[in-house]
Amino acid sequence: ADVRAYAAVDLGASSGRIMVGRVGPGSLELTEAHRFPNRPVRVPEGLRWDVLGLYAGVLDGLRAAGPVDSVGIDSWAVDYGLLDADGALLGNPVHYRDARTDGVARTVWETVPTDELYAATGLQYAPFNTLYQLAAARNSVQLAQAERLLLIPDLMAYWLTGEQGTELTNASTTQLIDPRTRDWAYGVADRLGVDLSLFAPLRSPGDPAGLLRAEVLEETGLTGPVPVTAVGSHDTASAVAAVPAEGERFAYICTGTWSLAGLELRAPVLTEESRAANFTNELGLDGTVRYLRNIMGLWLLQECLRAWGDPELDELLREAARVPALRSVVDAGDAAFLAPGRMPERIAGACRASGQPVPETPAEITRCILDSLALAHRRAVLDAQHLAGHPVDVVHVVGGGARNALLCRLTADACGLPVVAGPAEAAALGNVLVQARAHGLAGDLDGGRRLLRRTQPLARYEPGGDRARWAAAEARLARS
Ligand code: ADP
Ligand code: LRH
Repeated sequence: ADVRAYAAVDLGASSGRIMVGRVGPGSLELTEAHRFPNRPVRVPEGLRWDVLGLYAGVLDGLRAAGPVDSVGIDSWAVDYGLLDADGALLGNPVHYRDARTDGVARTVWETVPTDELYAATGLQYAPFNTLYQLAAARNSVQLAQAERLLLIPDLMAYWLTGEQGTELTNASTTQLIDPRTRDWAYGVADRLGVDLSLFAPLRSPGDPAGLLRAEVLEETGLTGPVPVTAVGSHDTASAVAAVPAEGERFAYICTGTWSLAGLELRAPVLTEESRAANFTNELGLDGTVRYLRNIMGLWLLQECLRAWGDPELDELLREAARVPALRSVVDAGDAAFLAPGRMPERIAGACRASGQPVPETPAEITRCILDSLALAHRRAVLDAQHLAGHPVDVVHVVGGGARNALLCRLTADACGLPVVAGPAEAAALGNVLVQARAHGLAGDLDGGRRLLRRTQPLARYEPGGDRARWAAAEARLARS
């Protein structure tokens, strides 16, 4: 049969991986060619991405992948590199957890108030939205010298092909896109003095994005021509495209460094109530809107593991499963947990400040984190249904957290809905499916999801336990 191979470059905040998807009529097989850690670097001027190291990892991965029919790239959102007039990178891209945006949003709102910003862009407030990063950089030498701004996946694509573009799903996280027109929010950019000519022309998932350069072919041992295909270059857009759901009555939670919990909709929800609940309207595949809330996610656990000298995760989760449930919870949506460092102390401190038992051992802190995440998942799934008027019967958990059985079970209990867990590599699979479609092998979004249901192992968790306990924990947190 006609089976083609697609390389998915998927750069997460905690690791980068190059996966190979082999797609034929009715078949889809994903293998890992290469994985490497993505470690932010703190230098005197702040927290930076090691973007050259990431690019080197991409080249290693393409070499390991072997012959492929196309390459697609996705990564975390909002961050960018600046290029000078010669196309050379100006400094290391700033990490979205860097402190430079502290207090900046308020200065932006003096020009465009939050309600007007929400009505025009549909984006949640997060200090790291590209719009606020640009405001923070306003008087910097680098921005003054910059001729071009490329979002991270577009920067990788530029280095691989020599061609520049701005992929739409990721552009929607800049807070400079109007989710109704799916084009730039010209009015907002104009009022805030953002020069939209910094951005390369918009392109959509499925569009051609150039060919691997001769030097890249040489370095990776590949034989050209190898096309790069635009995919949902926001990792969350690719992950949502690979939620193996049937029909429309589903919620999803993309759990990795972040938990992104919400719905796939046909149109944005731009009401005042939705703004107050800090739901975002990011753009998805095929005209869809990703209506969701950002929750701190497994970042809380990653940072604790780092502080504890990286103990074995499996064993820690087994111990956490034996700790009594819901002893203490923290607000997993709180931006107070955004910055790196001292996470076990910060979590214990939040429990103390809200008058709850203070978790002490790694197992207790891990349990507190997972209970808190499940509680935040519950709130997001309930709020999204209410705000969008879109009821659901099932919650799909995709991303690395789908491998965490305790988190999936707690999420099912907290939501009072069945959880279908998997695939864990959803972003890579969504990336592959869009390439396959662009090269003529698969059908629409539903067709791709059907293929995933047939080919990917999924686990199901039925809700159990006492639902009232979750409501009580939520009330306790709200009072504190
Ligand atoms: P990102 O794309 O943001 O880098 P991932 O989707 O790769 O994140 O998810 C990483 C997280 O998944 C880890 O921090 C970890 O908590 C969880 N995870 C990965 N593998 C396992 C596993 N075998 N068991 C439990 N959790 C896991
Ligand atoms: C997840 C993610 C998320 C964004 C954050 C910056 O990797 O792309 O959707 O909000 O990173």
